[in-house]
Amino acid sequence: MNYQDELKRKKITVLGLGVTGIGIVRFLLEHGVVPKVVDSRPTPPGAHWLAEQAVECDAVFGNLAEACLSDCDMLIVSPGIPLYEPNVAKAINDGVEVIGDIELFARFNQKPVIAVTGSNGKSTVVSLTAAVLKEAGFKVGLGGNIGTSALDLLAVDADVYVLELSSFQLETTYSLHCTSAMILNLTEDHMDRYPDFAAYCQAKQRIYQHAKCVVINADDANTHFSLPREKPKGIVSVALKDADYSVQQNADKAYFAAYGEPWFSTDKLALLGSHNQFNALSVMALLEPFNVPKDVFERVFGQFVGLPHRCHLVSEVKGVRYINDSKATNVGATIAAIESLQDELGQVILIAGGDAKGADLEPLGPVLRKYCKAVLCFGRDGKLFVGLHPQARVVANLDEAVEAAAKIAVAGDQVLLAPACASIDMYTNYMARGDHFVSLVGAL
Ligand code: UMA
Ligand code: ADP
Repeated sequence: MNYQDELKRKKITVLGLGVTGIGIVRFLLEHGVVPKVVDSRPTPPGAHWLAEQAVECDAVFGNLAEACLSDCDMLIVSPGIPLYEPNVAKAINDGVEVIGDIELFARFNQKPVIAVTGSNGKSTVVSLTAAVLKEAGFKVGLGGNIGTSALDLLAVDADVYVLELSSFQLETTYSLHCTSAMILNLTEDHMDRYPDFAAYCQAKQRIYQHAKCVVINADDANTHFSLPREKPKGIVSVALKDADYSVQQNADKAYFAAYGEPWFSTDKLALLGSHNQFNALSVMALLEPFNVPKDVFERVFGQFVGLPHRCHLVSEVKGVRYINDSKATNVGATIAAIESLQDELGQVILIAGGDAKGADLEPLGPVLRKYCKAVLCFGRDGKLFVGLHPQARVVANLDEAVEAAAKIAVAGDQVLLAPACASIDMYTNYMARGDHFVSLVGAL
């Protein structure tokens, strides 16, 4: 019996009806399986879609206790729901098989997969990887945590899939076989979901479970392979210095290099900042098994101007540069953003705050004190930034932050929105927060 027929005989419940849940329900229906659909939100994002496109599914919205999650053979959970949620934990205890959408993807997929996780840089690295592959002539399916349900990709005619994976998705993934897989870096994030940093790192390590080519960050020990299985043969290291893929300083210029062989000048990369040079090297390493010619990398690195809301110059007003890095939703990303500006003239006025997700903000202190002229903080955890810098103060909202920053800034300064926090306390998502910043700057 093939796996599709096996699934048809099972009683399946889908938990969560957001982007992931819709992808799962659509995929199951297309494969002749009618699941029950549950969400703890009274009106989940996919409620309207379900009512229109999947009328045959039973739905229970609002109270998970009433949804009897143990009453099925397989529970497919969305990444936003932790496995310790009491009703999910009970189902696991009662012997229900619990998986996520990436696991379902893995059970059906036949094509090579490149997978990337880490605390920061995932979306940039997967997008650049996909762009290089496309330029090299591959048909590419790009999805996962970047916003497209991985299961939707299976309907796309692709030679290779490039997946951005979160720790949440990896928690429920068991049999994903990757041609190459990388943990880019690990700094504190989602500390409201994990008991400690070690548990977060362990979830990320799952990306290496069945990877042929394991790509690590030589400078970050937590990204090194540490699973209790035989070490894979193909471990490839990436770092700005002293790694298989690194930046090589020759007499006149710096070069992207692989195994000591210079490829082309780092000037060719349109993205700015040393963290983006690291991202570019990661793309080169991840694509090692795909034999992409060097000139393809060079061309695409020169054309890729980055994704919106990541260190994006909004405009220059009276000699002050306003930069939108709304996607900096944790401490590591904010540090990378500030440090990437350090070579520029002037000083940084940082706008930060929102939902810190239980993170320890202390590591920001030295960087703020070194590079920032002032810190304007807002949102639920805005007050946590006060004390990290002598000129840090709380303002009511982003409107006030931009207004205050414009008053403080003199020509040559840079006003940086890099909040080190999620936006969920005040906005729908980081994009809405970034768009608001852009419109406020536009009105200056
Ligand atoms: N939720 C409930 N009750 C439910 C189900 C969900 O309250 O029954 C809440 C969750 O706690 C969460 C929100 O609803 O706050 C969304 O959860 P979800 O699992 O329904 O999310 P999706 O819409 O399916 O989107 C998910 C990823 N979101 C999360 O992991 C929270 C998206 O990543 C991803 O793009 C999408 O699947 C497709 O793979 C977003 C994200 O913020 C961008 N990811 C985190 C990050 O990058 O830091 C991990
Ligand atoms: P992710 O998908 O992991 O959130 P993004 O590519 O969207 O990653 O970038 C998120 C934030 O992290 C941005 O603010 C960006 O400037 C910063 N960033 C990108 N690459 C790195 C890196 N290699 N190290 C640290 N920060 C990074």
